Amino acid sequence: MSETLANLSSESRQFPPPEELAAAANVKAGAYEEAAADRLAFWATQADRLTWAKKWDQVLDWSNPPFAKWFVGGELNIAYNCVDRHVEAGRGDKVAIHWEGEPGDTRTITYAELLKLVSQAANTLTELGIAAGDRVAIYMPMIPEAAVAMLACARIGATHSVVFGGFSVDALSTRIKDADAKLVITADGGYRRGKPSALKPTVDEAVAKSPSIENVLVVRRTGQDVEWTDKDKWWHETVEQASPEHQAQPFDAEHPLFILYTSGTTGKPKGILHTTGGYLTQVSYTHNAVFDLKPETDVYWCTADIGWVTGHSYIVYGPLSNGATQVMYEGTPDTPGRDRFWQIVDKYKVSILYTAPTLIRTMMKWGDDIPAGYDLSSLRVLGSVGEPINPEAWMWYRENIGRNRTPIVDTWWQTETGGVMISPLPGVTATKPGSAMTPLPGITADVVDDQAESVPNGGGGFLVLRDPWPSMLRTIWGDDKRFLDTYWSRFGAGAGSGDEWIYFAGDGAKKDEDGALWLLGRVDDVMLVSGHNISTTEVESALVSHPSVAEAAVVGATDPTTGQAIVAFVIPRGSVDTEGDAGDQLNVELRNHVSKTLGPIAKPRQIMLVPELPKTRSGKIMRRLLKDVAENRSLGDVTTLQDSAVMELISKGMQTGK
Ligand code: 6R9
Repeated sequence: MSETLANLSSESRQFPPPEELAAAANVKAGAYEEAAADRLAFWATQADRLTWAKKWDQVLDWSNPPFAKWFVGGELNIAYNCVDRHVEAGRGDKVAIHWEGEPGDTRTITYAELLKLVSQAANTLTELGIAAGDRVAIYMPMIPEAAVAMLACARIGATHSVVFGGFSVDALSTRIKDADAKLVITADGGYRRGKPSALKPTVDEAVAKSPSIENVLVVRRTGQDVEWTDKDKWWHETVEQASPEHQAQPFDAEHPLFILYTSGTTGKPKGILHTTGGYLTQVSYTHNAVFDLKPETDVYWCTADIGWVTGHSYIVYGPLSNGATQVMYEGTPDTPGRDRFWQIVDKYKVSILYTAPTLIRTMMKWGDDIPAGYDLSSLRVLGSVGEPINPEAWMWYRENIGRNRTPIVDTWWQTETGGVMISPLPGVTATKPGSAMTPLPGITADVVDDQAESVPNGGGGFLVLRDPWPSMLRTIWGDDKRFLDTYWSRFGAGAGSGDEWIYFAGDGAKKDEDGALWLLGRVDDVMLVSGHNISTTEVESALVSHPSVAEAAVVGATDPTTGQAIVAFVIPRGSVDTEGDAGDQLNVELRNHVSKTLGPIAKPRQIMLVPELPKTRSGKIMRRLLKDVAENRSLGDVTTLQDSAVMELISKGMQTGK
């Protein structure tokens, strides 16, 4: 990685925080010094933001690395922290969730109402035989009951495993089996792209293959006809009839809270295990710090799905533990029109928006005039997560959505890290378009070479995390060995300085001249062209910086002369003519543009103009599938793809040379 092209590109624009926001910010520059002086004391202070039934005896037990124990001996209840304590403090009438259904129906749920629902659901789960430590699968659309189901599990100490609504029968049944779940909570369906999309038939098939499942709890959302088995129970006939009284019991700080599966690039999905006290401490702190949340006045909206870790940490546990008022939206951004997001921001006066680069680039493609038609003056902080955000997309977000006023926080983290790790602080950091900037207070991230030596400013290499952090994964469910192999053996204990344990994140990164961090994508995606390591992210950003390009995905395809050659898949902006000669001309222009921006070595061998790119449901580009196309192979596993028709479109274009 030392030879990356990374340092050929440069970004000199910089945006200091707005003065007014900086003056009133929740977290100021001193937090970095405080954490640097005593990291564990810093995290103990953050844990004190929560309500504990029993205080911990020790902040961190790292005597058996890499198996961490945080807040040893402490006890708390997560649902109590997310719901009851706000009601007890007299904030029961405060709105917790402004829910917006795709067809336009709405629900407003206060903290007092949330407490009732969560208590009822907790009572029902108990009646269905679910006890602390049991696993519950949740396969739901984006409706309030999804959050209620998660909180009800947490309340009784059951471990939830949320599976994306829309994953296949196979994906659902392997996850049920791996966790040995006893219950599935689901719905008849949800609304997507203007119509009901069924969930129950998938659950029926998966449950038929899953002997561990004893009951299925079904929310009625769409009213579609459903098959009914003797394991099925309607939510409205059980939960909504149950007693609203439920006393939350405290659980050990290391009690398992949830399992969430990440597919990674190959192999069987990994069940990432998170526990109670450290997880809630970090997601609660980071939600407050990174978004500068003012619970009394802000309206927060995270557009993620609950089936992605972002939904867990920054729709459910972070915001609710902080007593936030938030928007939750069921559907797609283009239903009924491409202005739906801006209409929602305007309607609820959203002040903090957290979304993904894929959506920002899609909005760019749809055109500036769409957001321009809305009053977005309520916005004061914008966030990004999921992929590196290209500088051009960052600038578009700042100019067209933030109207050049609001800070952008580009937050780097993973399912495994549980909460945000690298991000600007909106009242402190002078941001650079495309950089996640620096590790948060209390976090030690670094970029190292293959000998685990820290690279100097200006250098590139592997992103690592040096010290344990509260919301770190505790293991891979049922597979400690894979946990060790995947994250801790690359720079094994003893590499670098002494017996330090170094967490390998799997991402490439560089440090710029000021030490700010730039994420370069998964190291598995790095291309090797004529002996040079080239990051997919940088070639993609070079392409996106051309005014005709909305989105780009780049892969390295085997090449007889250069080892690998760069093949790019490009989505043109809405207004661009790509028919016939115009398309050919654009192609030549784009190849030259990359060559000029990054150097001739980065010039793509081939550029395909495509209408869409294959993405996971959390919006990440699946380069692996594009590589299959570029190398003329049959496609690998497509089960985590958001829209499987996309690959047909792309493969067809490849054969006809378009
Ligand atoms: C939260 C989440 C983790 C991977 C991660 C990295 C990529 C996420 C990013 C980012 C650059 C950011 N990633 N945020 N890359 N800048 N701000 O996405 O979790 O689904 O587990 O994915 O996503 O490659 O390693 P998860």
